[in-house]
Amino acid sequence: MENLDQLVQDAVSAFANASDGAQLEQAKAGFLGKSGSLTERLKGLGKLPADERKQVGAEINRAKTAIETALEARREALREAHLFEQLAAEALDVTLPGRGLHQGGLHPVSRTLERIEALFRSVGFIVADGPEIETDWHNFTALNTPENHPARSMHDTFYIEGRDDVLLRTHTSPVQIRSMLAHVERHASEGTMPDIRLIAPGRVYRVDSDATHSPMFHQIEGLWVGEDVSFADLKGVIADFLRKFFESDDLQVRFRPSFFPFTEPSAEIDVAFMGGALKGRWLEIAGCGLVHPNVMRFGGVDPERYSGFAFGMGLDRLTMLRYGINDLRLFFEGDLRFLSQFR
Ligand code: 2NL
Repeated sequence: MENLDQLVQDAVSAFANASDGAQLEQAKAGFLGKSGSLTERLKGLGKLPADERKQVGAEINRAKTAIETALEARREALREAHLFEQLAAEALDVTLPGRGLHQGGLHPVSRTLERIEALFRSVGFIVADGPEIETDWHNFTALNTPENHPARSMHDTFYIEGRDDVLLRTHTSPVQIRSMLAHVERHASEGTMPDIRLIAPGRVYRVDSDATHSPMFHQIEGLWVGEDVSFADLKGVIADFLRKFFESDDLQVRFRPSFFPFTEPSAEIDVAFMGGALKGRWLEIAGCGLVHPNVMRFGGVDPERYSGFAFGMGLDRLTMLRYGINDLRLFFEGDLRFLSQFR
């Protein structure tokens, strides 16, 4: 039966023309489906005389097997083609140059901070922290700041919108107030308490922005409260710290009378280097004093029984001096050409 051979030929070329799985299944239906041409032949068998039926049936079955074999071969070919396409699309070009490994490093202000923390830890201070969003009470009232002090105005301090009692801390002193209160509370039942010796570093915020002022900057404050803590202790601790920090045994340190609402007496601390570019010039570097009795009381400590000293300095400024950096803004721009010099 030559038209059966023709049918097989037609199927083979229909399958070959199918370019994806869906087209192939559609082509298959034309031959082997419910009303496909081969299926129709099988249905027609019954109308043949009984003596021809067996032979024609066998021939149709052979044709069917041939078509099914061709179908499976084409399916396999399409699957393989699809796989190759996918492999080509997802190929990695192993000859491309790598992205390289970049060594990171600490920000210069972080390096200064770690250095200062290590120096103060070595003389028995702990490192304390606290919230950057503070209450007016912890930031100003407890620090003996008068109700009408300019620092309290919206002109100088960032307040949380719609509130006049919550703000971005303008110094890290509130950390020390919180630490004093917690320390006193911890030792309340003992009748006496061990010394409070801590530093409080961190971000602080003021409404101020130009070449030498950033609205966010870094401060570090220190506090030592105990029995008989004196201005002489303050001078010793500070001078010792500054000489270690600047790695200069002959660094000159001077205390110049000043005023802060939270200390009495108060002083500015100046340093002068004996060599280098800044040789012989007095540079203001920190503020300090003996903790004001009102501040002691706000911190829960009896000023008749205990005394203490406190100091505050700008981390950014200390970092600029130590590394010879002349523009504060470099710290906050994230420019790798600058930052990578401190790896
Ligand atoms: C400065 C001056 C200073 C303090 C900060 C302080 C903290 C408490 C009590 C008393 Cl809890 N004083 N801090 C004292 C004197 C000066 O900072 O020029 N900072 C950059």
